[in-house]
Amino acid sequence: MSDKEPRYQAYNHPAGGWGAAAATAKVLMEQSVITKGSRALLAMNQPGGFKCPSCAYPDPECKKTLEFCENGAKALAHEATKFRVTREFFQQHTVSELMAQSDYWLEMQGRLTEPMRYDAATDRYVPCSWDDAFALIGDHLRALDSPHEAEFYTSGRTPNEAAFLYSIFVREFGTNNFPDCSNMCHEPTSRGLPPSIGVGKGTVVIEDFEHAEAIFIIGQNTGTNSPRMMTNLVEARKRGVPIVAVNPMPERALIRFTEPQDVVQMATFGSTPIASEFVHIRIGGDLALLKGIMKVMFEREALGESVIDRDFIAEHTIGIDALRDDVMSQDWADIVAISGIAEDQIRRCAEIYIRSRATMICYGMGVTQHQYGSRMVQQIANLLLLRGNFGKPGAGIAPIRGHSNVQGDRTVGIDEKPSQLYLDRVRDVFGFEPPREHGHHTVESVEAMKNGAAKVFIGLGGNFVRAVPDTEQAYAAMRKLALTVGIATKLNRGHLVHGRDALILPVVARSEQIHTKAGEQFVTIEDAMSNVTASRGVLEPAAPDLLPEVEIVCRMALATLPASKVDWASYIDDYDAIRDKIAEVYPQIYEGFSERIKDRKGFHLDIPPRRRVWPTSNGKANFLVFEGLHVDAQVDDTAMLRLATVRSHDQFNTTIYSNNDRYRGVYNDRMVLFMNVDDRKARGLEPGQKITLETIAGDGIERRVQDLTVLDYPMPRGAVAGYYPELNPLLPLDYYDRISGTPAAKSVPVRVVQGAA
Ligand SMILES: Nc1nc2c(c(=O)[nH]1)N[C@H]1C(S)=C(S)[C@@H](COP(=O)(O)OP(=O)(O)OC[C@H]3O[C@@H](n4cnc5c(=O)[nH]c(N)nc54)[C@H](O)[C@@H]3O)O[C@H]1N2
Ligand SMILES: Nc1nc2c(c(=O)[nH]1)N[C@H]1C(S)=C(S)[C@@H](COP(=O)(O)OP(=O)(O)OC[C@H]3O[C@@H](n4cnc5c(=O)[nH]c(N)nc54)[C@H](O)[C@@H]3O)O[C@H]1N2
Ligand SMILES: [Mo]
Repeated sequence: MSDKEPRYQAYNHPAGGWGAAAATAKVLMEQSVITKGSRALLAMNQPGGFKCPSCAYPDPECKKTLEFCENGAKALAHEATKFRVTREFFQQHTVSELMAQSDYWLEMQGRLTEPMRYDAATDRYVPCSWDDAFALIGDHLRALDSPHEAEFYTSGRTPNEAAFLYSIFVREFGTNNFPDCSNMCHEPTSRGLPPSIGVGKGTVVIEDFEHAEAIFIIGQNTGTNSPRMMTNLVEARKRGVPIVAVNPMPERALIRFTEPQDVVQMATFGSTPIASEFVHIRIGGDLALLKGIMKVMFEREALGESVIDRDFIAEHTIGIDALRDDVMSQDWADIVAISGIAEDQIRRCAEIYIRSRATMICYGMGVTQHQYGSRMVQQIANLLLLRGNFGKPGAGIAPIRGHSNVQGDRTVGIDEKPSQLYLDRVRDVFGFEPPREHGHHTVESVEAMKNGAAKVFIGLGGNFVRAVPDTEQAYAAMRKLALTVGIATKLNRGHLVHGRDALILPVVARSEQIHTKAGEQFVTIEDAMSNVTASRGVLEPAAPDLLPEVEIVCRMALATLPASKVDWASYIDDYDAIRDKIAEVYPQIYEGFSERIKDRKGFHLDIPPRRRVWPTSNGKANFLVFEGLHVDAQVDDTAMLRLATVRSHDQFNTTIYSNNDRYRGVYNDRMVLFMNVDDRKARGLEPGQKITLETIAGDGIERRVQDLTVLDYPMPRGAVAGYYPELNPLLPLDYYDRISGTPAAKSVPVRVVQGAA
């Protein structure tokens, strides 16, 4: 058998360990950057170095000399790669030819090297000067009938300085159309939490892991998507802290883990069991589970026991009675049927929660990417409030964010629904009147492209068409545009699905140095626990003709707004000047930014609920009721399966590092469908059979993905999983959380249409 053939083989070892060490070495080798990559890894997440371009998890206190993980190493190796996409490459391949290649192939071509413009006559990208590129953008934007005809996307790798200037440029241009990756990710946190506790961010810091007495991890694949958190989990577990993992997939690292940085464990092939309670939840069953846990608490209260924090509730909260009524009205039989969890186990989880004096609840996409994701986040907050789990060491809510600066971008103005207070600050600081009406989030921006209302798309990072739902329709929408611009490090599908005019603008990456006329500059990012730190690249830029994102934003503004009130040229060279403006616009949180950032460890942004201060409209924390037990609309079809689209161990969102998914035992294949063996048998399917999956949407649009291999996997009944972005064609655009705009990528109703005997 060749080593490229699909192979499926259960993985029975702990996650982490030597497998992770070997994978790190392998990826550096593949990208031919062993020496350069290893040198850069030494500077990653160290004071004076740069922040890992992968996930948003904070650094655990710089205790170790090597503060990176296997997947951080992959992100870096792919950024520092020796491969290059040059003008000759584009000369050799038409765009149609490139479209036929896989996402993996595109990624493996290497770093972009110079600005390119699409030439329709030859169907190729051809070189173009930076001046011409900016002039083209300016011409298109100024030619629009209304500024609302342009969509300005941001992906979360963009640092604070570039994101802030982008938000000012776009607002001076005249729109709040800021679709961003957060709209597909943790927006249910950003929108769901403010009415509940007053901030749309997590409340814990890394030290809280040392004080927690119980940790819940709901819908998050820690070992793959925030591997540095495993260090904290291992330490907590060694202290005997119970960990409750709630997931339809028994993710390997949540079961057993070997710390690659623990010399003794590595040498002795030891490992630490992680979850003390693995809750094998049905997709979308979390709301029922949470209500079950709360029901146990209210039942015991009714029997005279004291299991809720009555003082905290009296002093700090509003709405407990309505919550109790809702929770007590739920039937145990329904709770068990919908969650798929036996009452016994729900009672055990409740017991763990009640015994703990400080509980943290961490969660990821398994919670947010549902039709009522924001409501679900509010129920997590309810559970925490019941025992006063805010504002004390070891307790709080911990949304595990995605992109390394997705939270920071939001903080500095990437927001399609900005507050009036913020807009007043922008007006006062910059002297122009920003638009007051709300702009488009990601789904609305695709709708605007579909119906012709949008004409221009600018993507500051990311791979928009590949990340959004309804792939085929998104492609068609994108192709109707007058101009598409991709500001990027790597070639991706988003550059190939383009408007009549199109530009690819290559940028200096996170790990690389930024030299300007004023000397070497650094940027800043905010991690998932609200720590703001400096990031200084150490490598030479991948090509001489790359520009930093800050300069690209300033020059777009200069080309578009000749009468601008903002001195754009002054920000190109001096990033302290940008930070001073951030401090002026956000005096409460960023006062003295340029000074404070000199502390090599950075600083923490104030999160009022940590002090039991609630910046809600009534000044209290609010128990918010969401009736019922479902986080997704119900479908009346007995053949229906719920599909969760998830990440493999070898990808970063739309960037595919390899076709393997080690911990789930899949090699050389991404077109798979994980299914419960009884669901397979009930459909008369053989293991390994190829099938077609079809969405049940009822909107008259046929959405199918063919040639998926069915794999027996310990999924709950009725639940299937497969990979994002390959399965995005199945996700209807209209299938999203109305509060946050986040597509319900974790629970698409589907059925098997072929292969049934
Ligand atoms: N290496 C690497 N790191 C990354 C990323 C990456 O692609 N690769 N992406 C980054 C980004 S942008 C993000 S947002 C995060 C994403 O990190 P995660 O939040 O871990 O995202 P996913 O892999 O999409 O899936 C999350 C988990 O949800 C579970 N799940 C699915 N449906 C349900 C459900 O109904 N209930 C529950 N309880 N669980 C469910 C899945 O089985 C899976 O384990 O990671 C970030 N870090
Ligand atoms: N079905 C389904 N769909 C999903 C999800 C899911 O779980 N299921 N997850 C959603 C989530 S959580 C997210 S966050 C989105 C992700 O959506 P995006 O953020 O749009 O996608 P990425 O794949 O992270 O973007 C990768 C591209 O970013 C560019 N890039 C990398 N580094 C830099 C940099 O430093 N600067 C610039 N300018 N560009 C850079 C590279 O060219 C690379 O090709 O996808 C969403 N879509
Ligand atoms: Mo994300």
